[in-house]
Amino acid sequence: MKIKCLNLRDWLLVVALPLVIASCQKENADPCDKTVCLNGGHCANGNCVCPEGYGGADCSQPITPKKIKITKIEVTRFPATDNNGAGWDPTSGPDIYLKLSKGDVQIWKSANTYNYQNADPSKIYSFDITPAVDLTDPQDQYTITLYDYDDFDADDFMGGIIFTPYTKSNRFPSVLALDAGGTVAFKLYVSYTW
Ligand SMILES: [Ca+2]
Ligand SMILES: [Ca+2]
Repeated sequence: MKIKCLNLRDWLLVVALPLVIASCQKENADPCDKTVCLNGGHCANGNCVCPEGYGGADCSQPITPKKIKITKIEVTRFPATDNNGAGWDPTSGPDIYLKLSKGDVQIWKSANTYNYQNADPSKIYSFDITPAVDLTDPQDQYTITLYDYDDFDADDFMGGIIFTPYTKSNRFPSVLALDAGGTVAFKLYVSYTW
């Protein structure tokens, strides 16, 4: 009977080869296996590639936009009468227009006179903004106000809302619904630039 000793070459084949294979498999493992990317981000080579507006290793951090562009405003609610219960005009409905301001500074006005004559409080009125208006300090307060244009005396203030276009928690909606439960409410159609 002949007994063959295991020489070094054989030993390498039997013992070391599986180790080499195992370590190769480890190197080929997907580096994204344990990477979680939030808010629609995706993983590439182990790192998150985040969508616009989000950052951080896992895309969990919202990025404050540089500006918010408004392309359209809808007036979704306004009062049928003034605070005294009187109609906005002696014998007809209000002739409405909008103003957007920041502090005391007006940044946009929808018309020199009015956009809609004798507006009906049961309807929604849409104001296209061309060119679009940029809110360049999205974390500051802005004011939107609705007026009734009058030919022969000062225009009637019909209502307004003070709002902050962006907060860290509001997640970049494309429509900002401004409704404080008061007599006026608006919807702002917006896009974001970071
Ligand atoms: Ca009036
Ligand atoms: Ca009128």
